[in-house]
Amino acid sequence: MNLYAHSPEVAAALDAGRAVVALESTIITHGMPWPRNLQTAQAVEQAVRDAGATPATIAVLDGQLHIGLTGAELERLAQAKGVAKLSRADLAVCLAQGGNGATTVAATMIAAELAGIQVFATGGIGGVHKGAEETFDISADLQELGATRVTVIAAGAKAILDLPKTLEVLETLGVPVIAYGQDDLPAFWSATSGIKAPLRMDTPQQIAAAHRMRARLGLPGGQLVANPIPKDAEISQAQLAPVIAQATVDATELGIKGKAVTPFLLQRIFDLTGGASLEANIALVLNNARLGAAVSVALTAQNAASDAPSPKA
Ligand code: PSU
Ligand code: MN
Repeated sequence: MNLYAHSPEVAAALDAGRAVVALESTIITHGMPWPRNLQTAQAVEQAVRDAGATPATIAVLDGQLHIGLTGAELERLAQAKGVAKLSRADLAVCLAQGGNGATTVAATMIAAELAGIQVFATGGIGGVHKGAEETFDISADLQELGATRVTVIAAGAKAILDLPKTLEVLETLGVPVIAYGQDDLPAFWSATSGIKAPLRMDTPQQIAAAHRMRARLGLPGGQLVANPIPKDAEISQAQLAPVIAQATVDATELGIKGKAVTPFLLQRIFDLTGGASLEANIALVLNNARLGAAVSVALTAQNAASDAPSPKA
């Protein structure tokens, strides 16, 4: 068996040198309830296509790493029970044992780099959890951003995380954190956090050029682009703060640990906001898919221009 399998759509795009955008699958299996998870995954793929790129949703099915899923595979994954949540630590184990697994940001980055895909769009990355000084709960996504050469488009770090600590760790790991079109770091469900982002860019071309320059410098690791949720879809920080505080207390009281923390908090916040958090989550993922496609298209154009023989003087 080959290490990974392309869907026909992704195989055709990569063969033709067209723009491709990787998409994760943990958001489908652990991040959103059925059937909105499937509808969102389909809409996100379509948003990438509409913006001129090819979507490659990444997951492990029966021990096979898939780079791009067919419609039927996407449906199967969205309804499957007991799918593992895979990060760097367990991707190989799941493959070796023939299991089913959804890829987090970290595992999706590993698979994307392997398959030659340089741009990846998602909702939010994992980061340093509140209270990490006690729990040591820091997502493997951060280390992956420091190690694997993929540009990740997210809506900033989730407000369930400790944003200042998350920024400090990313700085230590040498990860450029780029706010898109504004100075402020977006905070997932809210467009602003009150924290200034380390870097700012305003066009997909700038993001693509910076990605290429990192490669020319021989730097491992990716870029994190923090794309603010559209204003008409955001939930204000003031409205979310008590909800997040409540969800965090609940997680501690119930002794939720490890991989279960992020899915638990997302579900609890969904309940406490009467489902409003899910609508915002869907809006921001779609927005990130569109920007991811634009960055991938720009990157493909820049790569082609630099490969072309220089015009004779
Ligand atoms: N953001 C969401 N929904 C999600 C996740 C992030 O809105 O489901 C997932 C991503 O796959 C991310 C993971 O990589 O949560 C982080 O999990 P942890 O904090 O356990 O590292
Ligand atoms: Mn964790």
